[in-house]
Amino acid sequence: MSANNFFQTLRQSFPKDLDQTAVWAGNLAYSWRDLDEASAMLANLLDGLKIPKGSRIAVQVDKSVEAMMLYLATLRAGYVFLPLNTAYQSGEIGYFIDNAQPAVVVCSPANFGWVSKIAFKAGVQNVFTLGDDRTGSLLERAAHCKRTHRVAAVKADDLAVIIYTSGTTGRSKGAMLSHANIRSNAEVLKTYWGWQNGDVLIHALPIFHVHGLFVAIHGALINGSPMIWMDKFDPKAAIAHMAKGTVFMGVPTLYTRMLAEAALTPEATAHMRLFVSGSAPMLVETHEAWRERTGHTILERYGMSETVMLTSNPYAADVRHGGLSEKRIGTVGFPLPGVSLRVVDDAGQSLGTDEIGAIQVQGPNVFAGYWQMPEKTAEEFTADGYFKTGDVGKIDADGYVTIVGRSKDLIISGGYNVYPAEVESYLNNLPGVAESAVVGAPHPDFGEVGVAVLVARPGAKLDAAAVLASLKQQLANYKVPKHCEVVSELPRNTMGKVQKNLLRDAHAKRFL
Ligand code: MCA
Ligand code: AMP
Repeated sequence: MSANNFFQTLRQSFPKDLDQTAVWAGNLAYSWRDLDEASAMLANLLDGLKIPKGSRIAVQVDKSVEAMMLYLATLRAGYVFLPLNTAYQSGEIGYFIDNAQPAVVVCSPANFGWVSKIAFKAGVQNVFTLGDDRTGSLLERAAHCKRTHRVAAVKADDLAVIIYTSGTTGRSKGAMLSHANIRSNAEVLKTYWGWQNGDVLIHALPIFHVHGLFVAIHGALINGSPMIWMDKFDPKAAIAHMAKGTVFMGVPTLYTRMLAEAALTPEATAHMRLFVSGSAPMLVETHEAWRERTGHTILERYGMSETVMLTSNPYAADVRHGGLSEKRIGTVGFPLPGVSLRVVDDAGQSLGTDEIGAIQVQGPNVFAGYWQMPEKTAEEFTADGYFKTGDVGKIDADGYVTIVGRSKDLIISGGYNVYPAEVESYLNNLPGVAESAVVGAPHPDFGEVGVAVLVARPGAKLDAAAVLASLKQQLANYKVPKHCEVVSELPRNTMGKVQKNLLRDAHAKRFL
């Protein structure tokens, strides 16, 4: 049924007057009619390719309103959107394309040479380009398509999006999210965050991850609210947009960069209703500085690619928690309505108030599994159907959840996840490297960044700068450690395991 198609829900939320502005992007204004017609044209283009329903549409393009329209078109036509970080290099893209076997690949015109080579080699028949300035073969072809399109019928649990997320072992896994998963989250957040008439979202995040693609775009569209679109985050421009905006969503780095601007004042933010932060822990001092500078308390929430949003501080009184409405700094708030969250010990037993353990979750927002990895999927779920988040936390007497750490070896840098195991595997393949360890170090801008510690092969000489330069050729730039040093041996415990805690301690002050 087309009612199961999440695009249909978004479309029905558009305002009656389709000629009102839906998106302001620089000097351009896109109406709701533009969103409807452009997504119809792109959906017709995809349909015309005669690819099977459920085909993956892999997209690695710079942020643009047209890229959002392509996302909407993919949902509308019943295909599966596969967004890829623009920082990914050829090795990474090659893996995603081989793994997901997309029917269509869309890349930026500048990357067509190498991306199309990879795609054609993998058997992809349709490769289009889309620039951030409305150029490229995708729009040229879509221009010839009809402006109306019947929303595709889907089943509620049909796949809508695959989001690749790296892992502590092995290669990235594609988290499969259904129309029902993304719908449930968008509907819950609309109410929980009090979306209202007159809201205007300042869209500052990339749209190849859950935060910018789902939480932000769905939030605005399902409320029929317009967006102020920023192709790239710029702190001065973001603050200037607050004269017209009401809702801002960011990772902590965006907030620390805005805090460095003298223009950030109570007056500049007076029109704003809601500031949301997530994707990485926000320091208490950042929360406090923001409150002091603007008079607003940032609402922190917690989510994952596999689950979309899980918990949130309340925006208004939460009747499930005695009417508490306090945004409690240092916590990620309450499990969202419909989400069941528990903290368990190593034996899987639920823990009591303030006891620290592993966070497990269940709910209509939780993904169906990893693309073509049934065993990996089974490992990540408990026998009674809870997803193991890999985060460590506690729940206080009022029900607020606090994340205290992670059991997964993961660095979150400026809101992007960096898995040390992946970086180490590339380092270990470099000539002259015997072994390596990558750890996170606190960083004033990115929150955390990677530091690489290397041991050279006997007789080999390693140059740290050359190692990093070589890594940059192969890996997305945000994954490349910000510091590298060569040591004679890695610290190990009696079991032979590298003691990463000692390395973390040794580099704890490096960037502060
Ligand atoms: C850029 N660089 C970084 C990062 N970003 N290094 C480490 N971590 C980063 N995040 C490096 C580049 O490698 C480059 O180094 C230099 O900084 C400048 O790059 P540039 O692209 O100009 O950086 P920027 O435009 O200033 O980007 C910084 C940023 C961006 C705006 C903070 O990283 C960003 O938009 N982060 C948001 C990520 C996000 O949306 N996460 C949500 C994931 P060099 O010059 O040496 O190459 S969703 C999620 O986590 C869950 C589900 C959730 O809960 O939301
Ligand atoms: P991703 O794989 O990009 O979906 O990242 C999800 C991870 O980001 C979670 O498992 C958490 O470790 C982390 N995360 C997201 N939001 C928060 C938050 N508000 N505080 C702490 N960690 C967070």
